[in-house]
Amino acid sequence: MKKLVIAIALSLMMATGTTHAGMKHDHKNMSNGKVDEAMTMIKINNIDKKNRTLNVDHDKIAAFGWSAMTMDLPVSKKVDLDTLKEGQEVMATIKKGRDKKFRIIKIGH
Ligand SMILES: [Cu+2]
Repeated sequence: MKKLVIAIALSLMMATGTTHAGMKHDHKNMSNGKVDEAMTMIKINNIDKKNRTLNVDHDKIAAFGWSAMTMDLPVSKKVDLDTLKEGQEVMATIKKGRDKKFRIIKIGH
């Protein structure tokens, strides 16, 4: 019985836990192509100034067909990275460029 309980606990952890954490991916093939811009809440985990990339937790973005997850997102030149802080939770506008890549184009409303 104890073993069964442990097995259930483990599978629950796997199902609900860290499925997307630290996962590197892009959403190139996940968008339906109809919407190219959406706003979402993000939590900034890491700021890579050199590569102008943020590692963020983002909410579900229905417009893109994205579920909530942790991922790296490039940031447009329009955004001043010096105004951002790691751990910050902010509204972000994400846009799919002509190159089909998604990037953060605006922070805040
Ligand atoms: Cu994502």
